Amino acid sequence: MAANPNSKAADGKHADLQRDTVDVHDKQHMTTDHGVKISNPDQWLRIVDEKKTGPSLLEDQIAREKIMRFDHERIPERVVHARGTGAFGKFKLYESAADVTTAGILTDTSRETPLFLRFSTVQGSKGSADTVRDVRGFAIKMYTAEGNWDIVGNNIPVFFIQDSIKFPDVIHSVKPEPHNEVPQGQSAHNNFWDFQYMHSEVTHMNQWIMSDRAIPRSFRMMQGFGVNTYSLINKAGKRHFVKFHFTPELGVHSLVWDEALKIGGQDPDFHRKDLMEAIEAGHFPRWKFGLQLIPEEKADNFEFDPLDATKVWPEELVPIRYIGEMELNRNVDEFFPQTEQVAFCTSHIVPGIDFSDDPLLQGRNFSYFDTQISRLGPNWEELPINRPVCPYMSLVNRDGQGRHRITKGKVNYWPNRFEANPPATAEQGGFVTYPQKQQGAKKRALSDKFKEHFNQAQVFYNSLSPIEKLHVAKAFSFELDHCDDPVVYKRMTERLSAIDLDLAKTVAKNVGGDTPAKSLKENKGTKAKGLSQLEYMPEKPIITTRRIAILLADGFDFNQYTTMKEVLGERGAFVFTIGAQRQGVTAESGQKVIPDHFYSGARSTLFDAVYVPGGKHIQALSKNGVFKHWISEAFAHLKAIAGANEAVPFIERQIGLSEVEVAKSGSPLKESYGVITGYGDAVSLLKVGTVGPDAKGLA
Ligand code: HDD
Repeated sequence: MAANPNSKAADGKHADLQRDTVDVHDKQHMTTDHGVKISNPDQWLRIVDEKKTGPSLLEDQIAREKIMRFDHERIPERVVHARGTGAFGKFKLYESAADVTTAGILTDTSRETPLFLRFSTVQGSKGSADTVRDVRGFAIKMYTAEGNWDIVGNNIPVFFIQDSIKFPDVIHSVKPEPHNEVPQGQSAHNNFWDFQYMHSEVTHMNQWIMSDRAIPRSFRMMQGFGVNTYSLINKAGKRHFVKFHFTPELGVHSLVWDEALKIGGQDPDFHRKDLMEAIEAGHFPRWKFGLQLIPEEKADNFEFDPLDATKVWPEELVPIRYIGEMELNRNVDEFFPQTEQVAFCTSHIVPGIDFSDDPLLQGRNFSYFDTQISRLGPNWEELPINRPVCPYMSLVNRDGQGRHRITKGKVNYWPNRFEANPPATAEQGGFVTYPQKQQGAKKRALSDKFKEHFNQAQVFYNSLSPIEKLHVAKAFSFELDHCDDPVVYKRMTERLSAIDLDLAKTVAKNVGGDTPAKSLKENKGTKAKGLSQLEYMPEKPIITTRRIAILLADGFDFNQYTTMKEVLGERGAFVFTIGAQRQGVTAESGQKVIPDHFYSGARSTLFDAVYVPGGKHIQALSKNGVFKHWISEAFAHLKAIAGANEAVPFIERQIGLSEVEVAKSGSPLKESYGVITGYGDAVSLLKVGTVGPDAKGLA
């Protein structure tokens, strides 16, 4: 195959996909799949006259093709991470890592590498809700000039288990229970917590999934982690162990649990729409890309084993070196052939990158290739979304279901008398495995450092802010309250005393466990960097892409409405007008506005902030239970709320404030708990600068 001239350009994959892309708007006639134009796709061929409709005829090849194609539209969903959404983007390196690797993508600062990223949840089926409490998948296919490099990561840097042979068990335990297929999209059930108790190695990970990390506000506001330990190999053949990090420009933000539960019903597609809308509006999400590196000879210097996926590498010991940036900038054209057919493999690496003996990674390297065969068939790597942008050819890999590449030539084996399709030497770019020395007995076991399971779980919990800790306690309480087997919730509350006694006591009280008298493991209060998500707030608060609702009924102040709308829009917020009715609401001064939604069609949970302009419309708003609930619910979720003039007493009443402190002496604006009310114009409200998402995630 000829080299794709775009293989080093950010649009290289886009160009590659064009040869398989057609457009329904191209004014082409409808045809059968064998190319014959169809005259009537709406009626089956049958015996019929004016008075009687007779039997349909099997002869109708057009109807049969249509029905048969439909009957086979579905393929098996992914056995985990079935629910997901994806987008295209690019990777750009700004500092070469040639000191540690020869990989082109990590050394050549002149190129832009196209990529496809699929976000997902783990537990739920393809049709489950986006905002469930779960790990989020963060899988990236980098179409590099030397072949595809897949980083199949998560938004949480550690994993439940250490040995991949336990993967079917942990997944069976979290998936719907076998006897009744319940629950969907939740880990709040007996089997999951039974498994968690039985395996103390999960203790660190279950702190993370009970934290706010597991209910992100947006895919765009999560970190990404490669999780497993890989290797980088440099020109001199030296090896560094490596972990990959992606840190979002927008900061790390979460929903509060009550919001997540409600959005699950109000808009199950909340996260996928959020991603698509931001890209569509040109607000491309970006992540900094970084490496944590441990030279091979220093791998034994830590109290944990760097190959243990249930451990982080503390940043105090192994700082992150940021060397690049990833951006998502194009939505898919069609979900199935792109987001559904994309298939990742941890074993897809490129020269300069290698595996490690991480026992979780080793099993993953088998599982991903294998699972794609049952989902997509043996030729899944040929599918347009999966094929590389660089030249690729194997004279040996042939045939099988769904093969469509035509490989010319007389031989399909190597070596052959023509020396056709020869392998490449290392100098020619051939992949050479790192010549690692091995020793040890053949046993079903892990080395000693893998046996410590609680230290980092404690450090994680200790490092959270008080409000994040409260959320962890609430999350454990919710989950264990859903377990009706006392064996399960009693054991788990006891286990929590190995993390923090107060946490264990709170949860035991809520869910009916036995209040533990003492800690199972002393907690010395050790903290570490980079664990609390509050450390990842953007340097300067921004409202870009935040969803802000303006509530209106007939009689609103037109000026206060339009000024605020314009200013918020200029700052990149997505502003939505929520009216008493979508037929239109009329301002005091007579202008008519067509709202984006009526008040019952979209709820406060779907927005980051609310503004109510002044005007006579307050009379209608304050008599309407749903509007009133809008304000009190937004307040309960700690959202920024702003009101002007007549809206002030309305808001104050809804949030239960009898007295509001004056934020700045002499200012007509009042601020209390993030709620700003005032009697000036809308722009002066904005000058206070707190109309923004800063309070999110703190309830
Ligand atoms: Fe996995 C899918 C992430 C451990 C076996 N996994 C899958 C996806 C992500 C991860 C993001 C979805 C990919 C997509 O969007 O198509 N998995 C992880 C991470 C792990 C992990 C970060 C721990 C470090 N996985 C893991 C183990 C095994 C698997 C230990 C098996 C031994 N994972 C699979 C799978 C899936 C999968 C069965 C299902 C669909 C797929 O691969 O393509 O092979």
